[in-house]
Amino acid sequence: MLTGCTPWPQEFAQRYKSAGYWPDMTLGDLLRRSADSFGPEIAVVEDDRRVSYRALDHRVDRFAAGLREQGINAGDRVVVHLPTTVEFIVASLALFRLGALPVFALPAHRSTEIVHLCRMSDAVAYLVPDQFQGFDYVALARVVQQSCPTVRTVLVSGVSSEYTAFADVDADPVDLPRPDPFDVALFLLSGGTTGLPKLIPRTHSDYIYNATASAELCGLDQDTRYLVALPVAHNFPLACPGVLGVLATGGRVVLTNNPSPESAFALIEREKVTMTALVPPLAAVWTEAVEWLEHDLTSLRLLQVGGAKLPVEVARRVEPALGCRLQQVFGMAEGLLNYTELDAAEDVILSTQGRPLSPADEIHVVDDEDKDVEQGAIGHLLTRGPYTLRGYYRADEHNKSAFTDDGFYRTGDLVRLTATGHLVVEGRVKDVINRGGDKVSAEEVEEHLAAHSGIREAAVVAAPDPIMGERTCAFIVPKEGKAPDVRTLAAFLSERGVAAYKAPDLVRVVDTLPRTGVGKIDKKALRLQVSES
Ligand code: OOB
Repeated sequence: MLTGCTPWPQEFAQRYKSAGYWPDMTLGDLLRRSADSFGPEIAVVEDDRRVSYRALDHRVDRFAAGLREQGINAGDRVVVHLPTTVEFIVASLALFRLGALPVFALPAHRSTEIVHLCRMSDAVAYLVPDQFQGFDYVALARVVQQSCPTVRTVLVSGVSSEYTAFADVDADPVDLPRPDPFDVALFLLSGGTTGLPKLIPRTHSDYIYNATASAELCGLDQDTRYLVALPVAHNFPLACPGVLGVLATGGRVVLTNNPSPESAFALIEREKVTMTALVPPLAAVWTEAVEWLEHDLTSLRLLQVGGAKLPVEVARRVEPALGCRLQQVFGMAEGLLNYTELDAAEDVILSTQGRPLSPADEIHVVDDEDKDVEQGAIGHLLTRGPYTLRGYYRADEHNKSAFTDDGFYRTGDLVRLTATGHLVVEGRVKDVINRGGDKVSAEEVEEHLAAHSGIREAAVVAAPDPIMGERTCAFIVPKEGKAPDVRTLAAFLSERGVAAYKAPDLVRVVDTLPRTGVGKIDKKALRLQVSES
C-alpha cells in the first residue's frame, strides 16, 4: 500500500475479500463495465450537454492518455479543485484509470487550504476551473504554484492562455497498467478535528463497495435520475451512493451548481429527477419553497438528508411537501455510513440517523474509558469496518489518538443506539462547528484570529442556529483599541486565503476567557453563554 497509509491488518483484508465486500475492481473498471452494459444510455447531464456511457468512457480514456503526456503517472497525487461539472467526472475517472490519486478539495477552499493539501500530498498537479462563481481560480493556481514547488502542472477546465486547457488534455488511448484495486485510489478530506484538514485514503475496492452497497440499499436502478445538488467533491454526493453509485448501476446523473429551489425544482421537472441528497438547511428551504413555486416534482421518489442533524420538524415536512420518501444519512468521509432503510417505520425515519450500511461494520458506543455503555445510553461512537480508514495519511502522531489500539476509529460523535439498532446523534466531542454540513475546525479559526493585530486571544465555539443548526461564534479578547467586528474578521480571513465559510458568524468581545482548573480555555462555559443568550 502507498507509503504513509495504514493498511488493514492481513486477517481483516482476507476476511473482507472472501466475504465479498472488497471487489477485485478499480474505479476505472467500474466505468468500463457500465459502458459495456449501458453504452448508448445517457450517463451525465449538465445544462444542454448529454453524455452517454460510451462517450464518457472514451473521453476518460483520452483524458487519461493526455494526463500521461502531461507527465502525470501512476501513484502521483493531484489536487482536484473543480465544481460540479462533466469535467470533474472525466478528470476524476481518468486519474483513477491512470492510477494517479485525486485529492478532492471543495470549491470554497482558497490558497491556505489548497497549499496545505498540495504540501501534505506532495501533489504534482493542480486542476482548476478558469473561474467559478466570480472567483479567479487561475490566479489562485499561480499563488499555489509559487508556494508548492512539487506542483509542476496546472490544468484548467475552460480557457487559459497561461496553462494547458482541459480541451488539450487529449491523446489517443494507450494501454495503461491496471492499478491495484486494493491500493489507495483517492483522498477525501476530514471534516477537521484539529487544525487543517487531514487526508483520508480510500482504496478502489473499499470506495466501490461504499458506492455500490449504498446503491443497493437505496434501490438504485437504470431508471434512477440523481440530481447532484451538493458540491460533487464531497463524499455524500460522490459515493453515498451519489455519482459513483449511479454510474455503477446504469442510471443518470444530473449536475448543477445551484441547489436553490428555483433552479433545482426546474431541473427536477425537466429531467424527471428521482432522487437527490441535501444538507438539512437546504432540505428545510425546499420543503418551504413548494408553497410558492409551481413545479412538477412528482418524479421525485427519495430525498437523502445528511451531513448534520436534521431537526425532526423539518423531517416531518419532507414527505407531505415534496411527495417523496425521506432517508436520513449519517456518514463521514472516514468511512462508516448509516442510512435509514427505505421501508423503515416512520418514527425511525423521522428521528434516527440510520443503521450501519454493512453487516461487517463494527460499532461500539463507549464511555470515557472506552467501556461499552448500557444499551440506549449516550456514548462515544467507535467504528471499524471494510470501508473505514485505519489511519489518516502521513499523520502518525494524530493517528495514535484518533484510533484505538485495535483499529477502531474514534468518530468524535456522541450517539445512542435504539432498540432497533439505529443510531441517534446526540452531540460531539471533537472541536468542530457543523455549519449546516460544512465542518469548521475551531482550532484552525482560532489560529487565524490570533494572528490579527487587534486580538489578544480568541476562542471559537458553536452557537445554536435555527437555520444552520450551528453557527460559528468567536469570543475575542481585544488588544487596546477597537475590537474587530464580523465584517473586519471576514475580510481578514479572506486576505489570509481562508475559505469564506470559516469566518465567524458572531463575535463576542470579552475582557477575559473562562479557564478550567488546569488553565485550558473553558469551552463548555462559552457554549453555555452563547446558548443562554
Ligand atoms: C458527512 O461527512 P463529513 O466527513 O463531512 O462529516 C462527518 C461528520 C460526522 O462525524 C458527524 O459529526 C456529522 O458530520 N454528521 C452528522 C450527520 N451526518 C454527518 N451529524 C448528525 N446527523 C447526521 N445525519 O457529513 C457525510 C458523509 C457521507 C454521507 C453523508 C454525510
